[in-house]
Amino acid sequence: MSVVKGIAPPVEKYDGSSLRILIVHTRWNPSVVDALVKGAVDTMTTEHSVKSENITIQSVAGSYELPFATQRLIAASRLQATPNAADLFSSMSTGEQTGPPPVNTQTFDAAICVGVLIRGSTMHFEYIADAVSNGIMRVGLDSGIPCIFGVLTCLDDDQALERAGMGASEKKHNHGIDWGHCAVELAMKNRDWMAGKI
Ligand code: RBF
Repeated sequence: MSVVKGIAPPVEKYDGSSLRILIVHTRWNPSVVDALVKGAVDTMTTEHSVKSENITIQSVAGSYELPFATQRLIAASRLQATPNAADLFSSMSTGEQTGPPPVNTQTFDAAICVGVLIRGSTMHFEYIADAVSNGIMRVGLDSGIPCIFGVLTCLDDDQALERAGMGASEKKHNHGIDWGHCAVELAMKNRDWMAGKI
């Protein structure tokens, strides 16, 4: 039987060496979340030359916190990237060429929000999944920074393990790998789009 589901392998390897990437992950369901984060990090560093020192990893309690934290961290990276007035005056008075900022003080080029929601016996799953998926999309559209939806919404533990590459079946696959590819692709394309290149 042919397989119709899933993402095609990326056709392009990008030079992501100048990218700054944010990963925000939850502390709920840590073994699965850790595997997903590792999948994303390994993919970006080994397949697309993203430097590990340019990947900022932050944690929050649960998935519900992901949109807020991502929005504030993007704002913080914009502050980091803005030279303050004192720096501007000192470089003017000395005539120094300051050059481009180091990459780890530039605005994030993409964010990956990683969490694992597992359905329980109450309605929390539906409310949180809905709020988080909408929230992450909103942060991306409002900020202009690609925000990758790295939240598994699973009916049970086995589904989560399978989707983090830790399950028992042959079909297990670590979706963090896809999110790593996705973040680099969209970060690189967004750079072109912001420069008016299509
Ligand atoms: N957060 C997750 O990331 N994954 C979960 O599976 C999860 N289950 C929860 C179940 C209940 C009953 C509650 C109240 C919270 C759960 N959370 C979960 C935490 C939630 O995302 C958030 O951190 C808290 O509600 C605090 O805002």
